[in-house]
Amino acid sequence: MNIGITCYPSVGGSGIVASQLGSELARLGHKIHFISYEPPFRLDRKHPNISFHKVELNEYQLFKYPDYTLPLAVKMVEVSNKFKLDIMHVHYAVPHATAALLARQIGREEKLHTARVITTLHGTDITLMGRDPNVAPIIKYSTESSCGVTAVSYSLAEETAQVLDTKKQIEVIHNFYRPREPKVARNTMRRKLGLRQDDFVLIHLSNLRPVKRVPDILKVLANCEDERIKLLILAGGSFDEFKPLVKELGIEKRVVVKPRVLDIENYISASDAGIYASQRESFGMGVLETMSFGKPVVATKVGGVTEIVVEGETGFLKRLGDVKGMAKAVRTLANDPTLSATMGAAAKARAQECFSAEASVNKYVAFYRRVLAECTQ
Ligand code: GMT
Repeated sequence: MNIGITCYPSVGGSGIVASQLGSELARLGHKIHFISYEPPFRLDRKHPNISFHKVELNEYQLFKYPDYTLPLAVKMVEVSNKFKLDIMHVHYAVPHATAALLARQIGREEKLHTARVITTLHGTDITLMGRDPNVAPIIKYSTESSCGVTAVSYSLAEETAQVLDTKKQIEVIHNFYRPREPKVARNTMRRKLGLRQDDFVLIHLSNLRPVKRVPDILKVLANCEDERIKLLILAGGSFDEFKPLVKELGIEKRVVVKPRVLDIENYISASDAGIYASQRESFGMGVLETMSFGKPVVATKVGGVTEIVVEGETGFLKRLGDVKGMAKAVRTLANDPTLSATMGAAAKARAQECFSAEASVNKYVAFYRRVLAECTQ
């Protein structure tokens, strides 16, 4: 198949999922065309079946707000026709599905080749923007007018039906992760990071948006009151605003922050457990990535995280804001290496069995074929 993919290219779960999906589909022999304003952060552009089409933006002095949706739609018309795309798979309803639907409309009017639009919902477009009356109608329209819609968890599918008040069928295809072999030995990595071999290292991967509740994570560390317990943050956003709290909590020597890391496998392997305190999470890519390397996870019991972590088996789930409860769970793991190893092994097994690249990619391909056969929208 010829498939167009549009996502946000910045460091975030949806861009990571779209990039992984594109790479997996390319490996299966499909021709993949990424369309965005810059190449996605984790996209492997070396594969011959992957190409990137840049959306050029003009910032006319006349307009206060530069528009992205329209040049994106124009690029989609051009790429769909030139490369005879079967599917335009967009990640996020706005503005990507909106632009793809507009492109399909223009293409039809112009008697050009057009692609069927499939929209994958990742969360923020529904959980936040779907509740904003200024954009909700366009989100509902873009979702309902897509040929097919998928959500990354059951939790998000249910919330979408409720928030958008829609009967549109939503296919749940969980996110997935194919772990790469670490290239740097655990001990070497720890030495490089200034961590001791007997430290118990918590890891957190995210873009540090307010929804991730970074202050709660720092407070969990402070509440552990054990100098041996450290925190390694792989940051997809700036950590600057949290520095005063780190100082106030007196945990400067226990926190290591690494920005925009690509070789996450080397860092996760060097850690001992994951920590995620999100307020909302439609899936939780960081949680899955951490579990894939055999690390148990302490997380808040929210959204899609409850579909990944099995309480008491692959980690511990605590209620939102329960800093003390999370700290107690971390101490339990830190003080019981056997429990930690057992839970880590169970976490890895669950990641492999329930969230493998093969299973999810096969589901996407089957969904593409169904949409191609059935959709006339
Ligand atoms: O969570 C973020 O800050 C980024 C956001 C994104 O669009 O990249 O993540 C959303 O999509 C990810 C991939 O499907 C999910 O793993 C995240 O749970 C989801 N974020 C939220 O729901 C807050």
